[in-house]
Amino acid sequence: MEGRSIGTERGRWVPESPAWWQRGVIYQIYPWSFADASGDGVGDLRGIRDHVDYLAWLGVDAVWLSPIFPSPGVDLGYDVSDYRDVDPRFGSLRDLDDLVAALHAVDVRLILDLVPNHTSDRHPWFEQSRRDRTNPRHDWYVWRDPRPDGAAPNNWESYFGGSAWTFLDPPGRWYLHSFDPGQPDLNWDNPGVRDAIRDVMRFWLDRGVDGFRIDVIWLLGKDPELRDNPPNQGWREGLPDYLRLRRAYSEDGPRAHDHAQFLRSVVDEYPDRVMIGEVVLPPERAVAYYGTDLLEAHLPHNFALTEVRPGDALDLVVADWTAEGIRAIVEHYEAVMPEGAWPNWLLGDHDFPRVASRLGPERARVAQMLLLTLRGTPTCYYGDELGLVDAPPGTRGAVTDPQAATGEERDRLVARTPMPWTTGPNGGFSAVEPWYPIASDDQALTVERQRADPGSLLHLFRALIRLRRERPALAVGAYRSLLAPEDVLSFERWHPDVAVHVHLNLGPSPRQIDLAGGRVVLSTAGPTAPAPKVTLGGYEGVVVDVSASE
Ligand code: TEU
Repeated sequence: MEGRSIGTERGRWVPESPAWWQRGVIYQIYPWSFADASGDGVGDLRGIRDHVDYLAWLGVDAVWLSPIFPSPGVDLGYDVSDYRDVDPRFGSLRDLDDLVAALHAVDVRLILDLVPNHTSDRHPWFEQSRRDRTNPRHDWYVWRDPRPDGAAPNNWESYFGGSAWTFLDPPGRWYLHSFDPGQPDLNWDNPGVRDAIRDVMRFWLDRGVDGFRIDVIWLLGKDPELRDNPPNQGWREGLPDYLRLRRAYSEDGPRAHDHAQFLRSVVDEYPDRVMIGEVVLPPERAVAYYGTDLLEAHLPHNFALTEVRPGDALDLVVADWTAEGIRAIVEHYEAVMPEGAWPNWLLGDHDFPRVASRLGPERARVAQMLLLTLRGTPTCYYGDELGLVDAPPGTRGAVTDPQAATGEERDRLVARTPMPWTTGPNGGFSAVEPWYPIASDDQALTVERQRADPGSLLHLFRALIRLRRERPALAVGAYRSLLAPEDVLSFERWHPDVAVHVHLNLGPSPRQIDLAGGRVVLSTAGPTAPAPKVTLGGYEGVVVDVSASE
């Protein structure tokens, strides 16, 4: 049964000298919630630095840090009022430099989150822009005159609900904001904007950061004529209002690719840096952001394993967590990727419900084994290595999510809760009450408990990372699906020297698998799982060393 390819061919390209961002594992830190060293209830850079030993112990290769720039905090940092400094709630530039040095000392890279589509309305650029239409900065944002009846220039809607336009007088015009009114969209057709963002990138790259995750990169390309978005055929009562229109003209236009190439050209001025693009689109559209000749994002984020409502779709596309469903997702993604492009996977980020809440605790382990054995760079959201869950709906803290303000979309803060380090007060996150409650009082979810328990998810996660480091087949090898019994996802990761088989039982019942003469080297069932073994328990996954000769 084993050994016959039913999907993608094994002949796929294996990089000969892979870059760190191809071999490595990326770990996303939401700075508000990782660790509070200053004692104000909000996480900060010194807090992260205090836990660099944890990141090194875990074995991750890079940290992607959500925005830490000065910000009024309307969208918790995705509304930047100064691109060249650190928000006092997180520390200072000096703390950032110290963090870079501390991470580099243990061979961990730092990727910053760059938000080039919009600034805060408190950014000096916008404050100048809004003064009057003759101001040299006026055209740095997207302004339009009212229609004859005084109405907004077109029917575009904000991701956070309501019109994407707000009227201001002066200058007596409407400005565009794809998100909150406190986040005006920059005008990327103005060369001054491009140059200013280029200089911001150089500022951070000169300080030694290892790359950027570019926020909403697909939104940089708007229709130059700002045409009305067409109605979404098939919208029906019960669906949120913001789905009445297809986002055909407000995003993902050809200019997004020009701008992505431009951003990449700046990253490429420096050796060995990475550009990640946030592209919340279905895979066949997201992979366009690798770019012609691969000159855009090194890693356009792949949301196929999460639940996504792509720009103009009506229904949530929810990853189908059956063996057949996941196999189809993986093969589809492998098939639509351009030649020579490097894949990437994530199970969620700060905008999505946590994977352990979505799938339930019994499937949390096999989900991490999938993430860390697929072909491509995995990005892990902080806390998922513990199986951290969402805070119960309705949980409120000191700040609120603008996305949840209209009541039509979910509250994203439930997945941004403080990291539970210890069983002590406030989870060891802070000496004082945190800005947002800790998700769960289950002490089994703390780092302290899981570090002490060799059978924990945390230890499994770490063992998977170590295995990737030891086996090039897992880190950079080719992928092909293998025939497998019902409910089981089986695939091979192939490398000229060795091969590895991965068998993931995504169902609740025990299943027989064929080890093809190989040896089980890791099981989600824990370090004591007998090897060799041929029966997988419900939701159990194993990694098997096999000979690559066949
Ligand atoms: O997210 C953009 C984005 O697509 C989100 O609106 C996402 O679709 C939605 O939250 C899913 O529920 C980025 C950032 O990741 C997000 O945190 C920011 O709010 C947003 O851009 C604006 O900068």
